[in-house]
This record gives sequence, C-alpha cells and structure tokens, in this order.
Amino acid sequence: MTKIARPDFDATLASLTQTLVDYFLSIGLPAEAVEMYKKCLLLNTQGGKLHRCWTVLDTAQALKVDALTTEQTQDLMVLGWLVEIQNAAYLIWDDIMDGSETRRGQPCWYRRDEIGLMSINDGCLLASTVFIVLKTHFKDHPAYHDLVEVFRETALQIEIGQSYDLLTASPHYGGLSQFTKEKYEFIIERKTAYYTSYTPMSLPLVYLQLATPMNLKEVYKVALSLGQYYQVRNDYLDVYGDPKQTGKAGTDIQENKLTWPILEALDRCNKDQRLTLEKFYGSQDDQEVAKVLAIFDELNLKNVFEQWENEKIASTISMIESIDESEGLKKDVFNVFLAKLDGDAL
Ligand code: GPP
Ligand code: MG
Ligand code: MG
Ligand code: MG
Repeated sequence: MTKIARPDFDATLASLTQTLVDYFLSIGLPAEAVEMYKKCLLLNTQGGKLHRCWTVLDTAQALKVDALTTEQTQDLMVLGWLVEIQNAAYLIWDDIMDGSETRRGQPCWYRRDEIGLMSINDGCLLASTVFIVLKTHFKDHPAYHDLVEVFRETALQIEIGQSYDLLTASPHYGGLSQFTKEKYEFIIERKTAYYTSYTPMSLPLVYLQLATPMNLKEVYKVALSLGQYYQVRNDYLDVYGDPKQTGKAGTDIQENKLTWPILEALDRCNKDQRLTLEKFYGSQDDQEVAKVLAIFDELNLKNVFEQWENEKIASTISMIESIDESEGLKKDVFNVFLAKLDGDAL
C-alpha cells in the first residue's frame, strides 16, 4: 500500500457520502432532504485537522508487524471518518449548549439562518450515520459487534461528561466554591479524553482483533493522560488562543464553565481577587469578563500553563515508556499521537 495522504481521506469521505446518499434515496427520503443531509455531512466534517482519522490509521500502522493490506487501510480510513462524523454531531450540539458563535472559522451550524434549530436533528442524523455505515461496511467483519459497541460506549461517555460540564456550570449549582479538581477531572475524562484519544486508538485494536483486556487497559491509561492534556489546552486556548488559529471565539468565562484556568486562578488568588472572580465569572458583559481576564493575567496563567504542559508531557512520556507490549501493543502508537498534538484540533 502506498503512503496515505490527505486526498486519500477526502476520497474516502466522498465515497462514504455517496453510499449514504444512495442509502437515504433507497429508503425513500426525498431528494431535496438528501441534498440537505449531504451538505450537513460535508460542511460539518470540513475544516478540522482530521486528527482522529489519522490516529485510527497511524495506530493500526504502528500495531501491525506486516504492512496493512489495501482493504484494511480503506476500512481503517472509514473507521477514522466515523469518529470524525460522531465528533461532528457532538460539536453541533456542544456549540448550541455553549452559546458559541464560531467553529473552525465559520459560524456554528445552528447560527446559520437556514439551519437554526434544525441543527439539533442534523446532529441526530450524523450520529445515526455512524451506525448505518458500520452496518453497510462491517457487518461481516468478525469484530462487527465490538466495533458497534465502541461507538455506543463513546457516545455514552461524551454525554455523561457533558452532563456534568453543564450541571457544574449552571447558575443554580452553587458557584465557584463548588469547583474542584476532582469534578474537573471527571468531566474531561468523559467529555474529551474518551473520544479524542481512547476511541481512535482502541478502534484499530478492535478491528485488527488485538483488543485484549490488558491492551485496552494500557491504551486507556495513556489515552486518558493525552486526553487530559488535550482538554486542558482546549480550556487554556478558550481564554488565550488566537481565534484566527483556533477558528472559534471562547465562551467558557461567560458560560461559567468549570475549566482549567478558573481552577488554577482559584488556587492562586488572594481574597480581593477571589471576590472579583466570584462576582464576575459567568458574566455576559464584556467589561466584567475583562476583569476576570485581568486576574488571570495577574496570576500569570500563561506561565502556569507552560509549566503544567511541560510536566504533563514528561509524565505521559514516562507512562508510555512503561507500557506492556507483551500482547501486541506498541509504544509507537502513543508516540505518533504525541507528535501530532500541536494546535487545537477539536
Ligand atoms: C469539548 O468541550 C467537549 C465536547 C465537544 C463534547 C460535547 C458533548 C455533547 C454531549 C454535546 P468544549 O465545549 O470545551 O469544546 P470546544 O472548546 O471545542 O467548544
Ligand atoms: Mg464548546
Ligand atoms: Mg462544551
Ligand atoms: Mg473548550
């Protein structure tokens, strides 16, 4: 098999899209609705770095002693797209729940005039798409049921994480005194780490039938650490990222989110700063938000993040070094993932 490049992924999506269009037409969905679905699928899977797609393929390549066959490579690219499509559904819903304006440099899907609340159903359709493709593409694969299970479990984990993310951010929840590191760790393990790193790394293990309980446990351990890094950086960039680079404007302060910057600020602030944070965190007013940002700056959160980041990467690397490879897992799976963690790819 020749080396895979971005156009190969694009071609796989084009062919998947055609399969889905044919499927919807065959069950009688009117052509104009099929056209809308197609637009939704294509627009909501564009603009990202396909980080999860690549992880599925790279992980499989790192796991296999022999080169992957052409058929295996194709299948893995399809599985990668399914992770992206499931992600696209959750991003549509997340942007509604977080009151976001932009995603990947475009207005959020629900913000488009012609879409609005139809976006909720569009997210449902994208989420269902995953299972249509699994059935049409993998029903004869020996691990079919396990593949289905990966996506079902992923959905549940994201939803559990999101529910606690929303509950803790609610103005009825009890305020900053209720924010703890333990709650934060629960949220990010479920809403992000699971689907961002564990799902794309465990899918190839399942597909290649290397998913022993020990291998999955080892993958989970490192995937959790990588996913924590990913979400802490996502939280940091929500405050300090350049929207031109991240493609989105932050909303975490306005939405009263339990995130890394506020936890670090609460840990470091004096009494006066704490009073200001308590008063203005969660405000929709730009000037009040600026007061929160000023305290983040006073507390040097940029430096705190840099230090946290270096320590997290170092501890993840030493975790990778201790991975048990005796049942076919390879340390390279994680090194490849680590090497790609530049910029915000959510
Ligand atoms: C990332 O949180 C988590 C998700 C996108 C999962 C959404 C789950 C649902 C059940 C809808 P985030 O809000 O910090 O991401 P971003 O910063 O990209 O908006
Ligand atoms: Mg969000
Ligand atoms: Mg969110
Ligand atoms: Mg975020």
